Amino acid sequence: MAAGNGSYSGKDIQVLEGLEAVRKRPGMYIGSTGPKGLHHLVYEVVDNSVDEALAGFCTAIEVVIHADGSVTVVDNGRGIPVDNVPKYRKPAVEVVLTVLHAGGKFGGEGYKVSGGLHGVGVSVVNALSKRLEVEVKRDGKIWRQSFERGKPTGPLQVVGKSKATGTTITFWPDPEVFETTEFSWDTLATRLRETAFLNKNLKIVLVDERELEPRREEFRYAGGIVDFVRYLNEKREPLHAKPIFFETEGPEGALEVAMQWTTGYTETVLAFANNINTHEGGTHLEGFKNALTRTINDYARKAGLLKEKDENLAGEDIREGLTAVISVKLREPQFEGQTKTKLGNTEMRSFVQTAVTQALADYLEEHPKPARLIVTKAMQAAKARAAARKARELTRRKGLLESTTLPGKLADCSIREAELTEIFLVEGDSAGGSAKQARDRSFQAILPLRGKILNVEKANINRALSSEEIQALITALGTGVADDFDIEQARYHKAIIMTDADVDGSHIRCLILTFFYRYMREMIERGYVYIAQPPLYKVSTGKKHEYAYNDKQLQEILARLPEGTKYTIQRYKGLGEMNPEQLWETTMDPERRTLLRVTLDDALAAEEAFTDLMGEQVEPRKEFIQRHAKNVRFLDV
Ligand code: 0RA
Repeated sequence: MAAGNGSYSGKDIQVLEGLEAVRKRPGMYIGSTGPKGLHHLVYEVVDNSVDEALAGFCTAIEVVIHADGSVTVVDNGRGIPVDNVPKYRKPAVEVVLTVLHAGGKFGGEGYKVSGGLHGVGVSVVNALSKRLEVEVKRDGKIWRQSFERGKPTGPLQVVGKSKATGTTITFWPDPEVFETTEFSWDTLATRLRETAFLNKNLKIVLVDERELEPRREEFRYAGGIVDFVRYLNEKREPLHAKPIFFETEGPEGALEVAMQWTTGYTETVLAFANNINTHEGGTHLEGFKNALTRTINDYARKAGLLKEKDENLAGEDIREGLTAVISVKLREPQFEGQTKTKLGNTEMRSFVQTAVTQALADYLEEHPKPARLIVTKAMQAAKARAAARKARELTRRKGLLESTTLPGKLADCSIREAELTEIFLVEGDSAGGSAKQARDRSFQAILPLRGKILNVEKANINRALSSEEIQALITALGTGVADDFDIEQARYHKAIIMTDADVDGSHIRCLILTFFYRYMREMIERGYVYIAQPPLYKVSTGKKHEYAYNDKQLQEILARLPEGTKYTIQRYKGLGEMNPEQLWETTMDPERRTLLRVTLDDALAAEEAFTDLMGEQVEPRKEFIQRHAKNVRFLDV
C-alpha cells in the first residue's frame, strides 16, 4: 500500500486471524468487559481515524454519544476502501470490519505509524457490538453496510452521492458482553483531549446527546504538546514562563518533548509512543531521564552552582516540580510490561538521550535565568530530601515507623496472611466505632482517621511524614513510604477507603487517594486500594427492607413494589446513621458488598483531579468539589 498517493487497493489487505475468538475471550482483545473495555471500543475506532490524520488525510473527527447508548465516530479521511479483496471476494470495508487484523496497515509499508492500542482493529469493535453501521464516502458515492454481532446483515450498498470523503461508524455495544454499556463523558473527554494534544491541529469534537440540552466540546490545539504541558500546569505556578520544546527526526523515528518546571513538588512526566500513553515507561523515558540528569548536572558545574566537593544532583531532585510530555513515533513499536504499556525498542533509549542532551544543553546555555532557577530548585530538593532522610532515620530509631509498634487506634485482625486480610480506612471515630463492631475481626482491620488527614500535595515529604494521621496509616499498612516503600511488607492486600457519601467524605477520600498516589503508588498499581460503596437509601416495607446504592436503583426498587404498598425511604447522609448490622450487610460483608477498585489507568485524569483538589489555588478546588461532590469519578474505578 502506498499511503503517500492514495493508490490503495483491496488486495493489499493482509489477513491474520478469524473473529470468532473475540466474542469468546473479549478480555484478550480489549483488556476487560468492564467500563475500561467498553471505552476501549471508542478509542479503537477513533485511533483508526487518527491514523488517517497521521497519514495526512484527515483533519476532523467527531464522536457522538447518542441517547440510545450508541456511539458514532465520524472522520473526514479517505474512507475505508470499498473495492474487492480477491482472497475474500468481498469489499475491503467488509473485510476490515469482519476479519481480525485486516486493518490494511500491518504490512510494514503503508501508514508510517499506527496508533490503535494493539492494532486490534475495528473488527473487534464490530464483534463486540450488537449492531454496527458503517458509512463510507469515497469515489463520489456514499456506501453503507450493517452488522449484528460482527456478521453482515446484508451486502455493502450504494445509498447516495457525495463529493466528500470519510468514514462514519456507529456501534451499539453488546450488553451480552459488557458489564455496563454506559459511556462516561469525563472518561471520553479526557482521552480525546489527550489525543488532540498529541496530534497538533487535529480537531476532535465530543457530543453527548443523552442530556436534554446536548453537551458539546471541541478539542483542537495549535501548540500540540506545548499546550498539553500548559494545560497540566494550569493550576500550578511555573518556574519559567515558556515551556521548553524541541523535536527531532531520525532513522529511528520522531521525537517531541515539551517541559516546564513548577514551584511545586510533584513530578508529572507523561511518555507516549505512537500516541499511546506508555504508563509503564520504557526506553524513551529512560533516555529522557538519563539525559536530563546528566545535562543539568553538567550545566550546574559549568555555571559554578555545584562545587567540586558537592555530590551530583539526583534525578528525582532534578525532576521535582517538573511537568513534561515526551512523544515518540516509530515504525515498529514493541510494547511490553504487565499492561503492554512499556516501550521496549532499545534504539529509542540512545535516540532520545542524544537528542534531549543536545537540545537541553542548548536551551540552558541560551536561557541563563530559567537555567539558574531550575538548578537552584533541584539543589533545594536535594537538601530537603537529605533532611527528610535524617528525620526518617530518627523516627525509625524512635520506633515510630516500625511495624512492630502499631498505632493505638488500629483495631487489627487476627489472621496474619496479608493476601487474606483487609483494612478499612474509616472517616471519623464514630463510624470507626460502628465498623469495629460490625467487622469480622478474623480478617478485617479498622483504622479510624480523624478529620482531614494532612494535605500531602501541598506539603513536602518532611511535613507529611510528621503528621500523626499519616504515621498511623503508614505503620498500619507496614510498607514504609516513598524511597523506603516495600510492597512485600504490606500487611493487608486490600485497603478499603470508607467515607460518607457527602462533600466532606469525597474530600477525605481524595486526600487519602492523594497520599497513596504520591507515596505508595504501587499499592494502587497492584490493585490493593478500594473504595467502599455504602448505600444511599433504605426502602422499608413493614418488616422488610432493601438498600439502594444510587438513584436509579431506588427507582427500580420502588417500581417493583406491588400497587398500594406502603413504604418509607431513609436517606443515609453518613456512615454514622447505620447501625453495625446494617453497615456489615450493606458495605462490609464480602458476600454482599460492592467495592470499587482504584486503578491508575489514567494518569492525566488523576493528576488533574489531585491538582484541582489539592493545589495551591483555591478556585479550581471549589469548582472541583462542586462538580464532583456526589461521585468522585476521576479515577477509572
Ligand atoms: C484501510 C485502508 C485505508 C484506510 C482505512 C482502512 C481506514 C479505516 C478507518 C476506520 C475509521 N476511519 C477510517 N479511515 C480509513 C487506506 C485508504 C486508501 O489508501 O485510500
